[in-house]
Amino acid sequence: MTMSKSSIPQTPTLRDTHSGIPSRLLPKATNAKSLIYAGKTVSDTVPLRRGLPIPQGISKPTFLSAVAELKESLGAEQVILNDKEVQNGWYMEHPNTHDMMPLLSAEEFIASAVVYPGSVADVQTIVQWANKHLIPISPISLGRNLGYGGSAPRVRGAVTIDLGKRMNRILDINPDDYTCLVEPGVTFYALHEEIQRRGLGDKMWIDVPDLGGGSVLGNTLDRGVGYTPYGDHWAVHSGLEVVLPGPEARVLRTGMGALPGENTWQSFPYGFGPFSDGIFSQSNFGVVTKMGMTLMPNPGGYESFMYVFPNEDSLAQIMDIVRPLRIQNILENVAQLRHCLQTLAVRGQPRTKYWDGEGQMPESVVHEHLKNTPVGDFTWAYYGTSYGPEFVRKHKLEIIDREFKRVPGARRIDPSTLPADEYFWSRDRIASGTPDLVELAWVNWMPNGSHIAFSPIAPIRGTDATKLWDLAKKSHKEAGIDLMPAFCVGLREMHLIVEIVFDNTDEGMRRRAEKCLRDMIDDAAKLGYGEYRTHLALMDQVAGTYNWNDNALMKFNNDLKDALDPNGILAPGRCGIWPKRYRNRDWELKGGETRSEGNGVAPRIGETKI
Ligand code: EUG
Repeated sequence: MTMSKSSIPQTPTLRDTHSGIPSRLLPKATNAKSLIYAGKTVSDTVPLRRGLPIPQGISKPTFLSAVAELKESLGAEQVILNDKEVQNGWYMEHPNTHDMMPLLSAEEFIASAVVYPGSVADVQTIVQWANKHLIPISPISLGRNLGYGGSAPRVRGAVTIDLGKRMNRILDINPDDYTCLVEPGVTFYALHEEIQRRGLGDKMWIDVPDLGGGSVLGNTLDRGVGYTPYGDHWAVHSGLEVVLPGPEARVLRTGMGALPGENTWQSFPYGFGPFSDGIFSQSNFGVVTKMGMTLMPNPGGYESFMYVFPNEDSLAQIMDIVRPLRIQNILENVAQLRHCLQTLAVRGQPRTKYWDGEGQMPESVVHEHLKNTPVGDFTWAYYGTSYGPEFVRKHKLEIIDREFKRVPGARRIDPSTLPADEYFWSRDRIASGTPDLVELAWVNWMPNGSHIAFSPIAPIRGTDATKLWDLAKKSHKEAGIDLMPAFCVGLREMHLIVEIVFDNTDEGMRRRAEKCLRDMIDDAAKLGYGEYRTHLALMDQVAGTYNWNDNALMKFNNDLKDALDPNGILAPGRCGIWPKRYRNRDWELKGGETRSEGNGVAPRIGETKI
């Protein structure tokens, strides 16, 4: 799409909408958006060739009369039919109707309608309605789970519940206990702004992912990652409120929230009895309407550092240095070890700026261009942050320096030599709780840039890093796709994140991307590695790798699903969990399909026909 810079509308800010950008980041958003739009070769508007996507198991007239009934309950303006065309957009102005980075056609993971509840009672009404009419519903908070399917439902024609639009209050920020309570529509940007506005910014930090536009609640439920010592979001949440998917749509509070009059819902996650929270993360067992989160005290200072290493085969040595330091908390945060290609790509320019050949860009080209950047040439870069007052940091930084310098050719980059717009400073902001908008830039690597992540978990060990690196290299080479991995180092494990960047208008490339992803998932499973999170299209395959003892875990998940959601209306297929009415009907995606649907759904349990 050729749009001149001046014709691109301004990104909405947090003053305009819950999903907006903080005003301080508006210039960055304007720049990021113009780069993304410069890379689009097709219109943002996608006509629905197949018309209104009606979910399986219901006729069009019955569906439309059910929608009319829902409009009656919630107000006509709160239910929007998705029957005209869909809009793609970009990270900050993303669709809530479909996956804008589709691996299959844009009309596969797509909603029939979007509904905007304004309260927990509205969510209950929607769940009861879905049970009555057997219509699949799929909740989103912000829908910015890009790289894993965004806002899209797994089942074609499910009704998206956009929780964020009207349920976006920060219900509490407690400066004594360092906790907060949020609704689904609160973004990392919004929470950060509110803490500053209340004058608490010097006192407490939030933990933020690479991009700050996601929902705090949604990201945490998906077990997303940030980069301060509080980077494991799920580990530091406390308390959920959940609307259950059964016909009664009961509301549940977990942990201390189950005790009327409690005063520790956000301070003690467990309460009494079985700890239920886990089954509401990466699942389809309930609609989470509130979540408690703990906040980090300002550590009294911080300092980011960067080491670069010239040799590809130093990977193993680096990891074996990182592991003990990380477990001992000398390396304190979820840091990233990044490959140089990603550092080149995050400069935001299309790959054609550097090279216009087919297939993988030669490594020599990457190194040639890195020579002309402020950091200079390297293969691996470690971005970390040390916390506390200077005398506390000094001890840790000396150990880190001594250890990293054991790697041949290691260089510590002096931050004072780096210009203000260098990527290092984005990592510095993120590792100190200030959300940013820079990471997106590598999506521009390809025209109509889309991305899907391969995200396996491994021990922080040289042998494991090498095995994963080798298998990713092999699959990327076969697929002719550039490899840009980042290892995100947790406390006793690492999340390898390999984002495949592809042109979503290039059918051949989409198929190569899919094959590359599926090969890596299978190859990794054979070596004992599993993904921590995955895209909608890959959920069945990934769930299938967690099959110890004759699929005992999926059998357990199915038991829970059948008990909690007997009509199978809530997000069918999410994380590979299919309701009984969908099972044994070929809904699972195994690879190479062009359709995402199976062969119908069974009638209501106990009924013989629909
Ligand atoms: C990133 C990180 C993730 C993820 C997807 C993308 C960003 C990488 C640590 O988790 O799941 C640069």
